[in-house]
Amino acid sequence: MAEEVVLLDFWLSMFGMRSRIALAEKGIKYEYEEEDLWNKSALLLQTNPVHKKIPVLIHNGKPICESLIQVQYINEVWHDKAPLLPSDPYRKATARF
Ligand SMILES: N[C@@H](CCC(=O)N[C@@H](CS)C(=O)NCC(=O)O)C(=O)O
Repeated sequence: MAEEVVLLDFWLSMFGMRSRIALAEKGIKYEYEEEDLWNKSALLLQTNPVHKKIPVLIHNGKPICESLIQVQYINEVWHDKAPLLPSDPYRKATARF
């Protein structure tokens, strides 16, 4: 089944950049949707009703909010491609820091 991956984002966002880097590292093709943060789209308000912030990752219709949660999600879903973290706990902690 073809994956449908959409990122609601704002080009200047360092939080969005986290998710963009994770997707790039994994080589995941996705649709980039630029948000106007002063006139938020209905899709953003619907997919992140709690904080109403970008980035929102939408994977096969399911929204994932918060950039660090997205990075972890991307790493787990596409676990067969370019692991984002080392397996050694100390090296992992250092990388996370
Ligand atoms: N903790 C969030 C922070 C996201 C965030 O602050 N996004 C900003 C853009 S950099 C935003 O959407 N601002 C719009 C607003 O606050 O209304 C994350 O890591 O995803």
